[in-house]
Amino acid sequence: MRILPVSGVSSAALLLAATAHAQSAAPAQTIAPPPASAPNTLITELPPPGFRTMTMQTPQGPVTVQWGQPATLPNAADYKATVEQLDANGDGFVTPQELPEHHALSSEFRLVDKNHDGRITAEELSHWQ
Ligand SMILES: [Ca+2]
Ligand SMILES: [Ca+2]
Repeated sequence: MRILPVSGVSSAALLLAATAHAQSAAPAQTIAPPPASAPNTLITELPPPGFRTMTMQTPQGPVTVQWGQPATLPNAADYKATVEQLDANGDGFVTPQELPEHHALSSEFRLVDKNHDGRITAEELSHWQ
């Protein structure tokens, strides 16, 4: 009895391996895709009041964006302030020095002061509210 050449064994082994691979690969193709109803967004719960959502279609699938801020701000009353209320020296303008500490207008003074003269007029304030 002769021993088979090594090359013959290798070919047989490769053939077996290829067959085994083909058999093991077949079931993988039968795995069912996720249900179409599965959520494909980052939203797991309804947004809080005051937030808005928008769903955009992207090549990777729909992407839902959520933005906004709570409807009730801790300093919401600051946004209803008038020049008359804030104008401590009665010159008709509001300056940063006249604003109470931590007033909402303090952090946004540069935005509200449209003409950057360091004073906020009633007209400028009306655009902010
Ligand atoms: Ca003033
Ligand atoms: Ca101004």
